[in-house]
Amino acid sequence: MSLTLAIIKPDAVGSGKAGKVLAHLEGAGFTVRAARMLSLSKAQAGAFYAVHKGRPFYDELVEFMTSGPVFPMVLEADDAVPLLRETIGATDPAEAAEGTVRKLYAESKGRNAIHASDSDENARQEIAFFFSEHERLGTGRS
Ligand code: IDP
Ligand code: MG
Repeated sequence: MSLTLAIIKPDAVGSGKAGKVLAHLEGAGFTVRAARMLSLSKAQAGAFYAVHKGRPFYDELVEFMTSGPVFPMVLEADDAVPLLRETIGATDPAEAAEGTVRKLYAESKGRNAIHASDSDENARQEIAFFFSEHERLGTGRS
């Protein structure tokens, strides 16, 4: 079993689709190991997407990701990273396969409902961005 990070983005949370997206992910075989809802600051969104700094869509992406609450979660499955990428579909919903999260719920290439880590190393970093070790393990009672 391995872990990956998904973020239900502000478009899907704002249109009341978070539950449907979560049900879709569970139906695809993922177990939710941690989840929270929060609003990102510009600095946080910029840091999370630092790899895209300088791209033409970067400012729009930071603006979008700070436009409302996001719902990051840690998901577990066999080969979680590639399975989640397959489950969410292509970045642009116009190119996403039938039955994928983005085909079903994304509005556009920018407002595309969900984020997924693209490698095991990035998954580790992105999980640590949102969740402490005890939250991830579900042992956070004090
Ligand atoms: P991914 O989310 O499928 O991994 P990336 O290329 O890593 O796609 O881009 C990160 C995010 O930036 C996308 O999910 C989307 O929200 C946004 N984005 C990427 N390309 C474009 C674009 O051409 N126009 C507008 N937004 C874009
Ligand atoms: Mg990406």
